[in-house]
Amino acid sequence: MQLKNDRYLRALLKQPVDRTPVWMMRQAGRYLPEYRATRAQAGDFMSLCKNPELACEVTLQPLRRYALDAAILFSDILTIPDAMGLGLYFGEGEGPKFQRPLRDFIDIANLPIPDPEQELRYVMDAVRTIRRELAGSVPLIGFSGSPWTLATYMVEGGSSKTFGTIKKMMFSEPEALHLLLDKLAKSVTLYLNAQIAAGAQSVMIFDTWGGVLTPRDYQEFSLGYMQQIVNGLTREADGRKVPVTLFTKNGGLWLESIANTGCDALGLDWTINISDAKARVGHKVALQGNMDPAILLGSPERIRQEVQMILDGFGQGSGHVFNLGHGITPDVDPERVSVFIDAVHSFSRTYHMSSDIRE
Ligand code: 1CP
Repeated sequence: MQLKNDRYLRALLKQPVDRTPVWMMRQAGRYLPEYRATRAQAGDFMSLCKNPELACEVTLQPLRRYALDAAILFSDILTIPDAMGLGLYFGEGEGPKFQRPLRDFIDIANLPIPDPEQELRYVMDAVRTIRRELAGSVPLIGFSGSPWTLATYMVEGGSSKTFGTIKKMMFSEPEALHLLLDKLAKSVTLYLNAQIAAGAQSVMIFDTWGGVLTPRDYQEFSLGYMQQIVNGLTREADGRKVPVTLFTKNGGLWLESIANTGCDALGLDWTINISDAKARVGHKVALQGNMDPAILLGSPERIRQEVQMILDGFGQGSGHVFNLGHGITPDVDPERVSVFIDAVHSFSRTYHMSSDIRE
């Protein structure tokens, strides 16, 4: 089926667009009252993820409110560790936790590589359901966590501030960690390719915790495994390219090496000026980002000003997907999101005039 709005896919491939496409990390989430209602109906967060009809419903909720240029699969990066048997749960008002975190080499050696159409079938069913319901309106983004980021949760047993347990493993039993990361890279490759086969039209890898590593450890323990995934991904489906976006939070120092993996786009957090990022890697990849999500807590005027500055920073032409530098937070007023999306729509047209003429 022909896509009615393919700005997002075109911008990731630096093809001309009429305005800058926009979506938001965590666009389906707790800032929306309708999301909270559907989650309550499901019972808890994981039951919501495991119910394809309800996962589809929450995926579509932000698109009903805002003219977003892409939908993102509603799921979580921790579905893979859950499918490996670690027993994921979310306590009320708490972050993710594992009943059986990985302790040693034996635990890691025993880990299975999940078959995405078996243990993770609920995710593929959600992708198929969402594609059917989107009916070609906008593209669907599939995603996964990076091996390093998944490993932090699996070894720490949940969220962490200091990453002491996994760093201890990294410095005392590096071969155990490498075995884990290798199994995760294989699992993520199968998982993302299954999402693409089920209908995801682009994929994004979230490396939320790559930025806690030294430059050398980042190459060895995070980027190397994302490279392995990029090498193994399906890059074309239904006669169209399937763009790949890599996002390392706090990875601004390493943009050149991330761009060298052969991905199509880099996700940027807000700690870098997008103009600098473009000067460094804009000839190679598209850029996605990078407004501080906390700006959405500011006044409408301040939001518009920030949108203008980021558009100006990227400048003329395609290759920019507007987004936040990280997920939207639950305390944001949904009205402020309208201000943000409208500003991107109306201010961005002038940056694409020359490409209109070229076309
Ligand atoms: O109570 C709730 O409803 C749970 C909140 C929530 C939501 C809405 C969690 C728990 N996950 C999600 C959905 C989710 N997670 C999406 C959905 C698609 C979207 O609309 O964008 C995506 C892409 C993710 C990815 C994810 N989960 C990441 C990577 C991106 C990022 O935000 O850094 C990470 C690190 C997670 C783990 C996770 N899951 C949930 C929470 C609260 C966390 C973070 C915990 C931590 O800070 O360590």
